[in-house]
Amino acid sequence: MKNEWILKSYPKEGFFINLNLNKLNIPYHIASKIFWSRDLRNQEDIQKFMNVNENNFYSKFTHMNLAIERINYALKNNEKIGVFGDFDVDGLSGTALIIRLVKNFSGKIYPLIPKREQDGHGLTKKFVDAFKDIGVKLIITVDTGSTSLEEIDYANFMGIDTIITDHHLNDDEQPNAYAIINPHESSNHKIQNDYSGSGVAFKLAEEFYKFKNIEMPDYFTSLAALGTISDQVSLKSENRKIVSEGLKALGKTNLPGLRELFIVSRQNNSSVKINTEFISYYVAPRLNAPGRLGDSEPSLQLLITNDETEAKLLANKINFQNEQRKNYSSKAWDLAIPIIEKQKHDLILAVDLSDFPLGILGPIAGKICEYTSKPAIVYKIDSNLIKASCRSNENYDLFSGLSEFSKNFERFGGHKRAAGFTIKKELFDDFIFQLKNNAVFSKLSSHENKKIEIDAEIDVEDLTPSLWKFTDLLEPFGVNNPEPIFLIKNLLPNEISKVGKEKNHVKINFNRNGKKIESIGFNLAEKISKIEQIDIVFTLKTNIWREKVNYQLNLIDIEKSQRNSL
Ligand SMILES: [Mn+2]
Repeated sequence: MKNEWILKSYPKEGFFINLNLNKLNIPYHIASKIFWSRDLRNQEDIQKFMNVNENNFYSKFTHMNLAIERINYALKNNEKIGVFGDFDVDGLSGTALIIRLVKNFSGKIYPLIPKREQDGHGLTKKFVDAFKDIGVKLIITVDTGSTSLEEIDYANFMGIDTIITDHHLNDDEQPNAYAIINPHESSNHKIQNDYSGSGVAFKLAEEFYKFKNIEMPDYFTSLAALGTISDQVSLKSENRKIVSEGLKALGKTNLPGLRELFIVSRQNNSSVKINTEFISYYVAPRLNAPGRLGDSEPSLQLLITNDETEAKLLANKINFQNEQRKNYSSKAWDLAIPIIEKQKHDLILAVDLSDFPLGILGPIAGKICEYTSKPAIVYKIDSNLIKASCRSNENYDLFSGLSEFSKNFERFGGHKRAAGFTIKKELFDDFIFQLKNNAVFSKLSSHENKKIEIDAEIDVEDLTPSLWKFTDLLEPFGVNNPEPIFLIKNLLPNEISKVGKEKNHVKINFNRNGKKIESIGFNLAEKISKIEQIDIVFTLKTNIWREKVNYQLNLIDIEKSQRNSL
C-alpha cells in the first residue's frame, strides 16, 4: 500500500527571526521549517526550547506545602508511610522515587502495587486494610488516586491520611485527601506542563529537598525521565527539561538496577545511545513485562535496590520475563490473524484471547489496529466476566463510542485511542453487535493510507554534518517534538543491496559532491528493485562506533520519482 506523504505547514511569508545559526551552518529555510512545525514561532520560544536546562518553569502546586509538612511530620514522629503506585513504568518509577525519598530521610516506607489481573488499576479498600494492618499512618499515592473518593474516605475513617500524587483527570468531585498534587486539579490551572505520574512524584521530592535545604541526588531526575518517556506525555515545557537532564543522568547512572537493565536491554551492542528511543523500545517494555505477566514486583525491586548482585539477578529475571511476554504475544498474534480475517467486513474487530495474561491483550489490540487500520477490542473470559483491552486509530473516538454503553460495564476507563472495560458475560454479544452497528453509522472509515508528515523538503547538498548536529540539538524527541522527517526528490542511488536474514531491509548508497552517503531502510526492500530515480523520506541517524562518528539516513519510505528525466 502506498503511504500518503504530507508536507507540514511552512512558515508564513515574511516570517523571519534571527536564529543565530551561523555557528551551526544550517540553511535558514530548513531550521525555520523545523521550528515552525514544532509551534516555535518567535525568538523567545526557540531560545527557551534550545536552552531548556536554564529555564525555570511555573510549577507551584497549591497543596505542595501541605504535603511537605505532612511528610516531614511523619518522618519526625517515626510514622510508617505507605506508598501505593500503578504497575506500569510511570507508576513504578514514581513509586521508586518516593521510596528513595523517604529512605534517604531515614523514614519507614511500605510499598504496595496492585496486580493487573487480580486487582486492576487503583486503590481499593483491600489495600487500605493492608496498610492499616502494617500500622501505616500516611499513604502517598503515585500515578493514581484522583478518582478514589470512597477509598480515601475509608482511609480517613481508619485514621490514615493520604497525599495524592497523580496526573489523571478527575473533573468531578475531588477526593477528601490531606493533599492533592495533580496538575489537572483546578487550583493548579496555572501549571502548563503535562507531567507524568512520576513527574509529579519528582516535583514532590524536589520540593522536599529544597525544604530540607539539601541537594537532591541525580537519580531522582533519572527515575522521573523513565516515567515521563514511557507514559508518552508531551515533551515540551518542563518535561523537556526533566527528560533532557534525566537522560544525561541515566547515561552515567550509579543505580545498579538501571545499569544492569541497560546491559541486558542493549543486547550486546554497547554503542547504543541512551535516548528516548532506547528507553521507549528497549527499556520500558522490559520494565513492563513482569507486570504484564502478573506481578510487577521484580521491576520495582530493580529500581530501589542498591545491591549489585541483586540488581544483576533482577535484570536477568526481567529480561527473561520479557522473552516470555514476547512469546505469548507471538502466539496470541498467530491466533488472532484468522479471527481478524473472519471479520474483514466489520468496521470494529473483536478478538477472544482467553488463554493469555490480561497484560498481553492491550499491545495485541494495538498491533491489530495498526495492521488493519481498524479499532480493535481484545478480550478474555474470566468466569462470568469479560475483560477487554481496546485500541483505536485516529478516526474513531473509542472512548466516546464505548461510553454509550457505560451503564453496562462493571469497570471502564481510557481515552480516545486506548480503553479498557469489564462487562458481564451475558451482556457481551449484544453489546458488540450494537457497537459494530453504531460504527456503520458513524463517520468511521477504514483502510486509510498511512500518513507520513514531513518537516522539510531538502536537497542532497543540504546533507552536511551540520544538519546531523542540528537535529541532535533538538533532542530529546517524543510527543510534540518528533524527530524531524525530511524529503529528497529525484535521487539517483549508486548502490543498492538487500540485507537481513529475509533480505527485507535495504541499504542504499548515493553521492553528495563525490562523498558517499549511506542509508538504511528497514522492511523497505520491496519498495525498490533496481537503480532508478527515487524520492526518499527519512530521519537522520548519528551512529557512534568505537569513537568514530558515522552519519546515516534512516529511510522511512521510498517511492519511484514522478519525474524520471535526468
Ligand atoms: Mn501515568
